[in-house]
Amino acid sequence: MKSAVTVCLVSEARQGPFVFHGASPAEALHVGCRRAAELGFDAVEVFPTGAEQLADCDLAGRLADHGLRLAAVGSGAGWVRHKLSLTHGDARIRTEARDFIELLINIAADHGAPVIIGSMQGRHEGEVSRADALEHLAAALHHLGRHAAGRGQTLLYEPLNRYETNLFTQVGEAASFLRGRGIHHVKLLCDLFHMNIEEADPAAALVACGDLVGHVHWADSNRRAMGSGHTAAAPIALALRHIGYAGYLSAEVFPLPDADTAAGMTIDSIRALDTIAPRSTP
Ligand code: LER
Ligand code: MN
Repeated sequence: MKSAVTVCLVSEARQGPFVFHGASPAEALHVGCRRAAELGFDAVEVFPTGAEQLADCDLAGRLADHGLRLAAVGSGAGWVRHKLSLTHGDARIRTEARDFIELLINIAADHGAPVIIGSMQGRHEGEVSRADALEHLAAALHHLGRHAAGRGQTLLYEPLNRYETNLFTQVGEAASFLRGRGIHHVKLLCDLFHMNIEEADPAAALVACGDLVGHVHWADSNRRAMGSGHTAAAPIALALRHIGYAGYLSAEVFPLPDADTAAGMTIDSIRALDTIAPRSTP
């Protein structure tokens, strides 16, 4: 499994669960990439304002300077900044939301990375019934999954906890939805913070998702770096090995007590997995 740490380029998300922030997007990217490399991470996960910023921030240069990969790109600014949702009652807003993500997919794919659909999935409310919202979600995932595949990528869909969505809060339900609707080229982002709230047994839930696990947000129960809360990392690591997961463990956590400490604890927790469970353990 590979390690990644989050870098936030969105000023409105200054208080969000991302390890590296900055006084400016350029500074966040510069400092985040430098510290990620110094600490030994394989990659960074970037949360940009949109495709334009991602295209114009010399991401390729920063990654090359530090020998890093791009693990994934978050699309949450589409919601935080523009209030775009893939399940909105207004078809024009749903189309804008799709377009926003399509453009992000194009740039992320140039760097070999998938895009995450998290908060842009929205929720069912008001005039939009659950059935309607799930139709809209399925249509968007079909469309964006095909678009990602055309660029040699998969798309990542992230179930969130009940305070952030009412669509899918458990990874197993989301896996059944993808399988049942025949949605291809879309994998699940399993965020251990959300799973700590929603799953009876996070390790078993990961095993049930099997090869649909496409990315992992490596966060403790309190959304701080792994080792800060009460999540047991060993059963999670064993479950991921059992399903042959070879993707990223990416720290989407608060920069507490500070960014460097959170990043350092994260990389230590990932390295410690080798001693907890040998790589050959089924
Ligand atoms: C939001 O809580 C989250 O986990 C993000 O990864 C979604 O954009
Ligand atoms: Mn997450």
